[in-house]
Amino acid sequence: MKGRKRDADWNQPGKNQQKDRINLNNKSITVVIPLYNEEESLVELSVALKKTLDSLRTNWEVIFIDDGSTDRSYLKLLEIHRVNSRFKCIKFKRNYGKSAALQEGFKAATGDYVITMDADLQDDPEEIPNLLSKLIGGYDLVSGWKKKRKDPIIKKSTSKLFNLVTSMIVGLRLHDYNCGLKAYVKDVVKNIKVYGEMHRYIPAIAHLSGYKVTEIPVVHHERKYGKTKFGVSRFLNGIFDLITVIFTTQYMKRPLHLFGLIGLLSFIAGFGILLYLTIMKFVESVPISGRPLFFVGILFAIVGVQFFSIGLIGEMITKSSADLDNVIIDKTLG
Ligand SMILES: Nc1nc2c(ncn2[C@@H]2O[C@H](COP(=O)(O)OP(=O)(O)O)[C@@H](O)[C@H]2O)c(=O)[nH]1
Ligand SMILES: [Mg+2]
Repeated sequence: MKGRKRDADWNQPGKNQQKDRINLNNKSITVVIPLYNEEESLVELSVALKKTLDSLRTNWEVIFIDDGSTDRSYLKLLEIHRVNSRFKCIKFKRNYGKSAALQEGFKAATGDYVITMDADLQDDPEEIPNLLSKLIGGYDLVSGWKKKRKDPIIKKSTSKLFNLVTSMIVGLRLHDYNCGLKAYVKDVVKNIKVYGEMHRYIPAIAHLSGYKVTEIPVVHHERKYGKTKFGVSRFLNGIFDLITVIFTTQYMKRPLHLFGLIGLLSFIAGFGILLYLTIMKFVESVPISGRPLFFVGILFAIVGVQFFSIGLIGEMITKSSADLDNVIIDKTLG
């Protein structure tokens, strides 16, 4: 309780004042909540959400995505929907993962502003107005930053490293890429695609797609019920997904620029080594065979040709699939 109090303090002033101050100009809000086995939290979460959203005096809806929960989550959602039909639910036949759930939620969202949050009560609905005020200020995506995070130390430290590395590679400094609590203008969620475990990189995808992204510190609570659904596998998957994000946003349409460059450098190195050995043979009569350098040269040359070929094949695939040109249009005149 003490920690919670302190969290509330550093976030002041603002919380309550903020709520009165923001002017949504009749823009509507959709809250998307992916969940997996969170039966204990849902009613409490809905009550808190209703309180905050009603106070914004605008049209709102909440879309729960029940991702094949095996507990009584869906029954709870049914109950909540009966009491208030602004609470909606999409139930998956089986577990597809958080990214798939978010993607479906984004597809169904009708609001001008879209909020995502976790269902486990660790994110605080009272932060929603703070996030929204940033969107009103001109940002396209506002990510929460669990500055005082209520999670085990091991998770906190690996996450710190993850965020640092991701920030460096992506070129956007965020302290908390994977925060469940985020706010988007509609355009962002309708244009980006999340799949696999890509939900961790939504700010990266948005940034690399040209959207304005920022972060604000948000309150984070301890998990009250149930336990975390993500184990150690999150770290390995995280690395692969980062590679995918970089590749699909930067090089998908020009694979030769990546593979060709690596291939060319490798081939030049190999060719240089072999040329040197040949010159040595004829000028100084040093035999080529049996020298380790000979194999290194051959290796570089072959690997170089292979990378180049992969790049060319990539180009061919790219050219033959039409839907890759997903340009995001910002504005049009006339
Ligand atoms: N759709 C979907 N949501 C999930 C899945 N696993 C976890 N979640 C939800 O994602 C949110 C964060 O999960 P949690 O286990 O608290 O992760 P942590 O806070 O990072 O430890 C919660 O709302 C979960 O219910 C999943 O497989 N599918
Ligand atoms: Mg959690």
